[in-house]
Amino acid sequence: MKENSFVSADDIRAAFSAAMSLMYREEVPAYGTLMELVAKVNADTLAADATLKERLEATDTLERISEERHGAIRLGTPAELSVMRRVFAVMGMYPVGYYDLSTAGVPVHSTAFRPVGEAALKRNPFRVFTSLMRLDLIADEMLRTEADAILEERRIFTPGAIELTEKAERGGGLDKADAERFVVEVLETFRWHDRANVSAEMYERLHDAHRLIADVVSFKGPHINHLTPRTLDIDQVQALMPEYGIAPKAVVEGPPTRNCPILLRQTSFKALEEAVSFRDADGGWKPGSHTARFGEIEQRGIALTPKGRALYDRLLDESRKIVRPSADGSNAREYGAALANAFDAFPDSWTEIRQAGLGYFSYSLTEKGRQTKLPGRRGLDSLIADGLVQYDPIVYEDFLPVSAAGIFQSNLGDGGQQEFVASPNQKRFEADLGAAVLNEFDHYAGIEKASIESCLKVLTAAVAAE
Ligand code: OOG
Ligand code: NI
Repeated sequence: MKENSFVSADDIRAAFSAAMSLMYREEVPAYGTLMELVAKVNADTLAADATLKERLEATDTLERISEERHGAIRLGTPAELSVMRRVFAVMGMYPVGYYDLSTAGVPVHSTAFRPVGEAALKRNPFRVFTSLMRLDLIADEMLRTEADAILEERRIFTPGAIELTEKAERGGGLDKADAERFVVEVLETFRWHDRANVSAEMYERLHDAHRLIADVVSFKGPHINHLTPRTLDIDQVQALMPEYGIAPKAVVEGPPTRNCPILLRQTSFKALEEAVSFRDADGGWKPGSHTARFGEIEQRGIALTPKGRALYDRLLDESRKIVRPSADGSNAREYGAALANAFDAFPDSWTEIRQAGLGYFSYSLTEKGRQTKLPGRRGLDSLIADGLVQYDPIVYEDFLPVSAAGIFQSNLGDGGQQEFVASPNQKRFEADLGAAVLNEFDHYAGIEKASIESCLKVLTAAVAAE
């Protein structure tokens, strides 16, 4: 088969993300309501801000502004994780970053499968925050053994999904018919099953060990537990949720509202209690309920350098020492004030952020720069000062462990938080994954460096060509 008859990985991802969105809106109607609210707030924000609209038109695809940016799943075994990696690779999604959530009382560690590179992100930015449950953090050894046995039995991928993934690996891609079938087959893995894999009694035991363990072990597959569209005004969506009949989580995770947005701000509506049924000893079904699925929104800002990230982590930590957001929202106002106060120490202009080396920027030539020929290379700062080079923030495309923990917690029920001994184990995660995760900082540094190189090359190439 000729290579050019393959559908691009980016196009398969776009089709998959659209199919998932449709499925999730049907499965969780409140999510459809959230999507409507987000679209309205985004439209209002754009109508009120002509400059923002212009900038987004230049750098983004405006009509896709309210589409999903990410979703999340929780897997049960190393084997599931390694096959998942191969499936996502067919869609041009690669594991970036390692997140240890044990410190936050959630027995998982995670990565984000996402497109890498500007063109791929622009075509479709969809990523999946993927967690692997850690039974090793659960004390009850008998329960661990039983949970393992249950997970060993289940098959979360359809035979068709496996077959097409192998075909794509062998041939280097999928043609149109195969790509369409691939999307349909892979979607099955993410579907909700209202019939549990276990008895009500087993569910209770798993649930008592940790709600997350029950969510992973009790079902046939790793149902998508949320999808997350992008909003241009997260504070506004958070404020309007109740009017739309959906209950927001207590606080927005991440940095406070700022002139120059940094990293990632997120909030969600609380997971819904849904009817499920459990296996009976006599082969029948017993009604019960399970709480797992929700809807989330995100607003992204500039990617920070290790120095900027260290400052972010320190300030967040400081604010949480003053006020820890409680799950019922009773101290949300105090938390917001403590957060804003702590972040006064984080420079809030692009010039300062750049000069202090806190963020990553993409550099380009100005009109003047394009018409200038330089005899030799010069330092970036002087090129900027002379108006030859301009810079734009590089958007953060990854996740934040403290925020992720807040999202997990508020959707696992607000009661009794558990403590685990901090036990990051990236080596183990990568062995289970069957690959190393990419380092997010290398990625942003690479984009920044390439943009600088290209400016310098064009500025001096004109002379070399003469
Ligand atoms: C994942 C929670 C983390 C985010 O946006 O930080 C996450 C989960 O609940 O499975 O999606
Ligand atoms: Ni999320």
